[in-house]
Amino acid sequence: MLSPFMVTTFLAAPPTPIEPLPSPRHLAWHRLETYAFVHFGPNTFMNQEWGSGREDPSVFNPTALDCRQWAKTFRDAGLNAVIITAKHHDGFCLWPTDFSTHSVKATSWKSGKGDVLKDLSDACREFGLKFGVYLSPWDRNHPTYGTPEYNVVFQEMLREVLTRYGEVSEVWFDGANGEGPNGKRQIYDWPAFHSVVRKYAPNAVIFSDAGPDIRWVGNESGHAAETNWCLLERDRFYPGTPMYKELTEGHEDGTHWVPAECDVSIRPGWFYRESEDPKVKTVEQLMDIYYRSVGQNGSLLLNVPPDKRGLIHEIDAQRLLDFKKARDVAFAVDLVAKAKVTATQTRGKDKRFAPANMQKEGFDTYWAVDDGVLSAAIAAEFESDTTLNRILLQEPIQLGQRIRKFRVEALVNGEWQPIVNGTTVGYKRILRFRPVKAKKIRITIEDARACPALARFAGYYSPI
Ligand code: FUL
Repeated sequence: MLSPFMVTTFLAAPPTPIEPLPSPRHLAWHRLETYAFVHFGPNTFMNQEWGSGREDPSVFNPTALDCRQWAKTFRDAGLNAVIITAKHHDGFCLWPTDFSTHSVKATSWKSGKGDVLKDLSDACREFGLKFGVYLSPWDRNHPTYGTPEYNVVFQEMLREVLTRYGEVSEVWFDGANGEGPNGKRQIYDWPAFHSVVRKYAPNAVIFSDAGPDIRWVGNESGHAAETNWCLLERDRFYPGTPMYKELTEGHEDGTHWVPAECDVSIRPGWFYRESEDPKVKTVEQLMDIYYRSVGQNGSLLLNVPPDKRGLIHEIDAQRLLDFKKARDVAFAVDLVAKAKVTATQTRGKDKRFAPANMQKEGFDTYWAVDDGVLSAAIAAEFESDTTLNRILLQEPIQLGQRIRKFRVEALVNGEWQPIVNGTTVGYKRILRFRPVKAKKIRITIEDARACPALARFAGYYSPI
């Protein structure tokens, strides 16, 4: 007879993580999934996308600016954070910086005493949203741009925004590097910029074309590729890289964990323009973007630009709520939750790695197979024939991204039918397919970088 002590010593060890691995700040960021981007500044009032930096600061004059309205709208729409253009290429600072004269201080808005970053960060805290900042290194206004002194100015500006407004969850660096007011380009001191962020906001992820933490997805339409690795050969890239097409898929053999963030605007432009009111993306377009970003192992950074009043326009606000409703309807009932879920193999026959773990949300518990096993299948058996058209899978990414290739089949009238093939899974993969009425759904993992594991297996019937 085995004593209880001996039983515990026979438990299987968890799979060895396969590098590169996400950091704790990455794991917190992955969970955000969907969040808001806010482009706001003089461009809003000039109906333009890129300011020259010569704009009279007094053009910035919102008549009813209300960051609580933005934050409430975003919270109600299921967006989990906000990233604001604290400084766009025109150099205008939405906070009263000590390092430029081109800022809210030089406007009549709140008699020059206003601070958009303060208002927004307070509102984010009130509504439970994370707060992030976009700071364009390219500055078409600053007199020092194009000289080594500007690198110091930019670090001081960063320090201000990272120390005055509480916790900052993401710092967004644009790769653009054009000419400044004196016709010169800047050689950016990226290592110095990064170390300022690490010093004052150690939990913030840093975004750029080349990470170091989060990468641009290589397009501005909100689409990751179906094959999307969180891994990147990071050292071959820099902000403004001409090789940006590679960012859409990442690299299977990547050296670092640098997952993709998919940025896209709800309108044609990044800044508000009244003429684009009829062109706000439809719920169908937004859902398609959602499936191609969050559903393809990316995050969705959805730009919703405030109007000249300083409010999220009624059309955009309603569209965001309708988009939320559509997601709620699509993922209302997990049909796999009540099914009998089995696997061809379970790691060490140990309950801690049992297939039932995939029926619970979160990625702390998961199903896994033995070391050296690179292909395995899981199946969900329904009590009676069940119609579904969405499958959701998640890997326990704390073990690294592992799955390379899989296929989905359905047991219909006693016969297995192919439904859809897939490659990567990563943090989240949602598969869309024509409704199928099946007794069983089977996922066969055909290849993986290391013994596969899954933290989540869910299925839905989405009527939209
Ligand atoms: C680009 C910028 O040039 C656009 O104005 C916008 O801010 C977009 C998100 O990034 O590189």
